[in-house]
Amino acid sequence: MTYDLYIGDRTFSSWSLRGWLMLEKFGLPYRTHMIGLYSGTMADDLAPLAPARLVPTLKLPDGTVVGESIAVAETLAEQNPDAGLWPRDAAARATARWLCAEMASCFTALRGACPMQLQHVNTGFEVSEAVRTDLDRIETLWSHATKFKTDGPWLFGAYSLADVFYAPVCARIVGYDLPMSDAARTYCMTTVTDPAFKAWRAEGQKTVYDPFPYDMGLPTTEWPSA
Ligand SMILES: N[C@@H](CCC(=O)N[C@@H](CS)C(=O)NCC(=O)O)C(=O)O
Repeated sequence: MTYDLYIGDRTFSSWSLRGWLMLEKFGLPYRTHMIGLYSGTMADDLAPLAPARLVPTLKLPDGTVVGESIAVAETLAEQNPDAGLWPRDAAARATARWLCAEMASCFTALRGACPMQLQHVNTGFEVSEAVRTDLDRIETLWSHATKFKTDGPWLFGAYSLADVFYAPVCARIVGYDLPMSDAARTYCMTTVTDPAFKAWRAEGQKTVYDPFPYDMGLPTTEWPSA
């Protein structure tokens, strides 16, 4: 039984990162397939998976194709009930679902102003009022999650789909050096220094982009290694 995961460029594709973490972090068997997100071959590459049109797309072991990250997450959780994708506690699980759904449908200012890039840290990024509002809301949601927290450094203690959905948010906070509370920054650093995240980033760094797609014209420093 193996899942087939279709992803885009690791350095930039925030949704692909989520799709991959859903499998990798919970020890589920999978193969990855690259889709030409930045090379212009995306439509052709995805044609055999129609009507899928975005990454990530997942093909289940029985051949069923699933698009949309929330649908992929729920399908994996349903097919692997003992893998712990959602928190065990019912209240924590309901809250985790809320956080994931809000992530998938909101934070458009942050997502628009700070495209995910795992290459370097932009310094001196000017935070607009709209981005600040998104960051404040993220702080509020992360802080709410701590009410249900068990032991562990993740949003609900143990790693869950909530951490999967917020991993690219953490990457944006780190990659644009965005001002956050100490607790939020610590959580972001836990995320980007996690071995799975580091492995994803390292694989992405093997591809060199010239010109770099998201050059903000800002000074940059090295991506944190630990
Ligand atoms: N709502 C989708 C979003 C997926 C998405 O936007 N993926 C981007 C890559 S990060 C993509 O495929 N973009 C290609 C395009 O928009 O044509 C999900 O939850 O999976």
